[in-house]
Amino acid sequence: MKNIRNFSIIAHIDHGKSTLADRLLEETATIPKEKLSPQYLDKLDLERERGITIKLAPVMMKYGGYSLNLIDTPGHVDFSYEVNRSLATVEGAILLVDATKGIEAQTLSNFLLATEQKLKVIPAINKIDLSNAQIKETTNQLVGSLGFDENGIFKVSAKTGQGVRKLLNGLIKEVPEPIGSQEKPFKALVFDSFYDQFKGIVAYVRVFDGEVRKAERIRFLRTGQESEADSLGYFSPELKEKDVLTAGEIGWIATGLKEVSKVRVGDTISLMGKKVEPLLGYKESKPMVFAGLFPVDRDDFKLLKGSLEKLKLNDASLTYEVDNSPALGFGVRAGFLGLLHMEVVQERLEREFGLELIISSPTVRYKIIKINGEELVVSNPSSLPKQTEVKEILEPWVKGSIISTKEFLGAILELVNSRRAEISNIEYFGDKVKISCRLPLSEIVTDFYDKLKTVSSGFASFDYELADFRPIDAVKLEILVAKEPVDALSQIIPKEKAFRTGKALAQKLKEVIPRQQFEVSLQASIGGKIIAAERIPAFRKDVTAKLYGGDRTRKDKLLKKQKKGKQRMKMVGRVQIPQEAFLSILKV
Ligand SMILES: Nc1nc2c(ncn2[C@@H]2O[C@H](COP(=O)(O)OP(=O)(O)O)[C@@H](O)[C@H]2O)c(=O)[nH]1
Ligand SMILES: [Mg+2]
Repeated sequence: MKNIRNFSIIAHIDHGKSTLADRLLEETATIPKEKLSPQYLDKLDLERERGITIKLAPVMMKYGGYSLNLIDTPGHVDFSYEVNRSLATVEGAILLVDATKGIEAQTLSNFLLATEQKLKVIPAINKIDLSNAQIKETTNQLVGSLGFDENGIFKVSAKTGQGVRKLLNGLIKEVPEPIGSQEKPFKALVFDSFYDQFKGIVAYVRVFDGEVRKAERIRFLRTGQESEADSLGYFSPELKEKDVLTAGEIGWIATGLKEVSKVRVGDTISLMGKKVEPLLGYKESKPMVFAGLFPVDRDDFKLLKGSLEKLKLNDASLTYEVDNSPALGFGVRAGFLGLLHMEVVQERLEREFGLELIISSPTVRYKIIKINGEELVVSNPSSLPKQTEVKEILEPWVKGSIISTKEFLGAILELVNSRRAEISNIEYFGDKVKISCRLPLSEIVTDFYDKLKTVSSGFASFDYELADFRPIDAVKLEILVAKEPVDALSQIIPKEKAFRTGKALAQKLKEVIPRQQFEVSLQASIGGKIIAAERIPAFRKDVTAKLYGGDRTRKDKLLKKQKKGKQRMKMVGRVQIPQEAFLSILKV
């Protein structure tokens, strides 16, 4: 164990974590240079296309007689549960700060997460190769607001490799050797997992005590499930087999289990017949936004359910329950950590499981107090009790912090004030300012982040967590398409906004729902009263003729190809409604 070091790289999004991981893979000759594509540990197509890390990614590196287990982490707030779980498996963390940006919101929140877990945090300033790098200023921020010793701050370029070897050696010196004991019976923490068609469930583990050998019988303490360690090994970053995993190591165990509910992230694995105390595990993640997921093809519901179970193994922050929508049929109501998470789940289900899905309007979760004292939590407008039964509706509020350079303070305050915010504190450090505030969650889950970036020319960053529930005067805004109420387009919404939103939504829907064979009426209604109406005229004959003239199948195919992923349609009653319509609420 003396020769093992376990560490994560944490930072705000885009500060260079995955690129630094590349340099470490190169410096330790884990991956030959010619094979090393940028952000090598970002394995999902989705990560590569979007240029962001979504999943934690472990890799073992050999260097100077040491085994170094690195876990690369995402920086976006929607994937903070990945960071959280990574940090529980390591003893140290490199806190990377982009020298052109300085400390940002997730720099702070990740720093706090790491110190809470009592990790050794090693500060490093990145991107020192850039001409606009503000090394002095960033150093001052790290010293002034996070309390680091100036001499302990590493300066690197993850792009050129400058300073990386020094950081690597510093890390070996400063990160303590793993906690745990070789002599005690085997005990390991499951921090991630995935489903493999052949291997069954594969658990990512951090071994705390003892050792496990191939073919030994193991037991999941929380679920009581028993199985065999069919094979096990380390990450290179691909799965590489070996015969034994011992205390201090990070690796994987293939269980052969096919029943996905039997393995849970945060569970403890022991050897069968050996009594050990379970590890603490993790706090469950708290979903922020909820939406319905419905297969375009109704026959795919079973596939959707099976796929979600498997995806959940690899995305512990995903929650869902079966839902039956009058308009969209059988599907699930799922909880996400934010809109980006929601998009990623939809895309992964489509890419990895071949589903085609419609996602309904995302909403937050409301607490309903009924006249008879009953309390319920509702995210789905269609499960709202009758108005006469409701005494009070409460909405979730968050505690947020915004970090920006001082010059944008005025514009940012204007933005947050337009979102019903309560400012609790404004602090200055160096040329930066931190605004602490409380905001209704519903005000930030849609376009807040984009607006914040716009008003601050990209310089402000934002982080938040759920705080409490507060009363709100809310109503159900219903949308009727061709006179039929469409639950998946309905919203629970503050009364003061309902009228304006209803009008805007009807107009937006008119733009995005294509013309049908017949005229389609669109109506917004509150409490049974129509507050806005629009009409989509039927399409004229010649338009159809033009569209479908000639080689129809070829054209259809072409159209389908062009629109793939973008123009998913769902038949609701007699009307074809595209995916975009269900997300219109985000745009009005
Ligand atoms: N010039 C320069 N660019 C860097 C450096 N490190 C990372 N980048 C770039 O910054 C962007 C974000 O890097 P990435 O590793 O994906 O950041 P992550 O979100 O923290 O994982 C990419 O375009 C990288 O090429 C650096 O040291 N110098
Ligand atoms: Mg990354």
